[in-house]
Amino acid sequence: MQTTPRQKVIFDHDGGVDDLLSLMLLLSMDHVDLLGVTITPADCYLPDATESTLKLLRLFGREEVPVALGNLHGINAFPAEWRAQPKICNAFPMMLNTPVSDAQLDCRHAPQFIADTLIASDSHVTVLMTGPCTNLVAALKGNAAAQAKVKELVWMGGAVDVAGNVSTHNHNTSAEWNAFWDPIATQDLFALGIEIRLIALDATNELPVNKAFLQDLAKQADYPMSQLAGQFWATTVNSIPAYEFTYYMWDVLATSYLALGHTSFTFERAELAVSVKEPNAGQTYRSPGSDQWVMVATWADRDQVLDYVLKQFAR
Ligand code: AGV
Ligand code: CA
Repeated sequence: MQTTPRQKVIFDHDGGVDDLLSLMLLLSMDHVDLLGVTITPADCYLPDATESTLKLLRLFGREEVPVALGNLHGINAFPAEWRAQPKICNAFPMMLNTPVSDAQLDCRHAPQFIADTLIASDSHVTVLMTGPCTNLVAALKGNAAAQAKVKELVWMGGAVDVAGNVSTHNHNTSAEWNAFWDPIATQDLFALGIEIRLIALDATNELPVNKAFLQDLAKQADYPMSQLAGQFWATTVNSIPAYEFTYYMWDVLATSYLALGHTSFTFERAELAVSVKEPNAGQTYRSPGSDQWVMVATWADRDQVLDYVLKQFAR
């Protein structure tokens, strides 16, 4: 009997609590062949995100998956309080009790690792990205051979027909943070012409982290991954009020797309452009004639996604 080949995936994340939960969800997917994990030092501090990533891989028995680190920084740094928030994840007993080995670290810079891994792959690769696109753009820009191997990019980023979540001086709140961190890279990304599925705030707004969901997760806390995920999410309920009150399942929603596909999402093919200037740097707006076509998620089925997440963490 012929078995369907597993879906090859490269995962680039930026170490937020949501990114770590996404890694856990991705590692729970049997149909995914994870070729490597790369880190963008954006909504995290790189050593924390590296430690969390290595430990989660180890907890899932995936010490063979290479991890490569990025050292490129965007123009608009994340607030320090947000970058420090995921430190707590490394302080939970299950994480403290997990040994970490640098042997799993690939010595190549993340963009080089991404480009090499794409080119070395004998079939097309899905790129899942839950932080800014700086690593990926550095990997793909001017590298047609690597671009040709990208089946599809699933990116948590952007805000198209809804308000953004950047609230800083010199910004009018029209941009989403991942797009804002490095607006020039975001613009370059759209100009590449690769297949992009944008899991924008338009869709992630359907999924605030709420107590009812945490309660359902707590009911299955006998499963170690539910226990750990519940602890991770608990660190987000006091989202820094100075910027925003709610923590959403931004990256987790993008990750769930890899398993749920079209059944749980509505997409619209749209021509977008990116602002690189104040007061709306990083805004991803409709621009008919830009010829930068992007598949924008306009809606996600909250109940289906939450059911799926609960199911995957109960294994
Ligand atoms: O804009 C959403 C992105 C996602 O990739 N990140 C968090 C997710 O990992 C930035 C962000 C927006 N609001 C935040 C963020 C908040 N209140 N706390 C931390 N990060
Ligand atoms: Ca993120």
